[in-house]
Amino acid sequence: MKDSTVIVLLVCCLACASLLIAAEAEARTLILGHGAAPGNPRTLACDVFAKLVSDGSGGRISIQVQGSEQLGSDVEMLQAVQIGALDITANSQGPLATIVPEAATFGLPFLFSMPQQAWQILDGPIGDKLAALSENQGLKVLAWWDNGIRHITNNVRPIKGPTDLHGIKLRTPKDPMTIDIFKALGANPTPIAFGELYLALRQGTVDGQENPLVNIWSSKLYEVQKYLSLSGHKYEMTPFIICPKTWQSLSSQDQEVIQHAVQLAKTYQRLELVRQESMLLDKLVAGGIKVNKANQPAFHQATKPVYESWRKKMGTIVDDLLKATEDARK
Ligand code: TK8
Repeated sequence: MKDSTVIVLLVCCLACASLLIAAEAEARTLILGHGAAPGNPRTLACDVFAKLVSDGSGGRISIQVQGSEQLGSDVEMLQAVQIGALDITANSQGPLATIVPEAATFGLPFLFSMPQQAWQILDGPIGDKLAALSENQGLKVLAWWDNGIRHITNNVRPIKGPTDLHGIKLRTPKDPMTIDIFKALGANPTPIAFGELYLALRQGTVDGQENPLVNIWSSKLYEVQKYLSLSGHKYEMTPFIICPKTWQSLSSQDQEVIQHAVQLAKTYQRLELVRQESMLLDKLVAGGIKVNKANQPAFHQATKPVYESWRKKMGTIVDDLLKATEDARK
């Protein structure tokens, strides 16, 4: 064989090998952790996101979804993302607020009566500001999904007015706003991880809890609760967060695939939440829980001091949010 032929063959082999290495390097598996149960809009949308990313990357990027707090509580998953031990989490407003206190302001009592009012603000400058504050803490928010408007369930009595809450031991997420609201209402707020909630209710560690209908349904909380009182006391978003180190390790083309997928999945998740909520009251009643309407104006009045204390604590974001909410209602 001529020397030149050997060199050509060698170069070809090297080129093939480097192509193989490049192809191998580009194949990625990213882990996505969340805390919602099967059938929940968050769970369904995470699966939609994974499918869109797989399709959009020609099967090169695979998203491995782990739900039901299999990877730890919401707080633990956020901490894992911060230290680079988890790639992505579809998380919760309260746990985010333990790291980015401003996030709690979206849950000011009775700020939103419908999730749609919050979406407009989350997709605008205030949502962007919150994303920037989160990024400073090592959490890159790709989109704000939804968690819904929250209602109270318990095993002691129907909650009609604020005094009915007196002395009720109520599980809350580890969320400073929810804790403040229920302290103002005379309940005994007790933070417990969502994954431990069903058992805590069944064993009577706590009397009640508060969550949107979609979570009361998908996590079967109605099985271990007698009364559902429609208070609509606060809203929560679901922050969809990626680890900045994971994000930077992706090519701009792959970042685009993920951005596109997360935005489509957001629209799906929000609409699926609204769709489920519109049907769930009947199903919950059929599941055996007794439903009553709470006296919202009385609750609203009793939680006014929460606005004052958060205005003092947070400054301008509370007023910006109130103004944006008024504009959104116009
Ligand atoms: C599920 C939770 C849940 C939240 C809570 O992991 O903790 O009550 O409402 O959605 O994120």
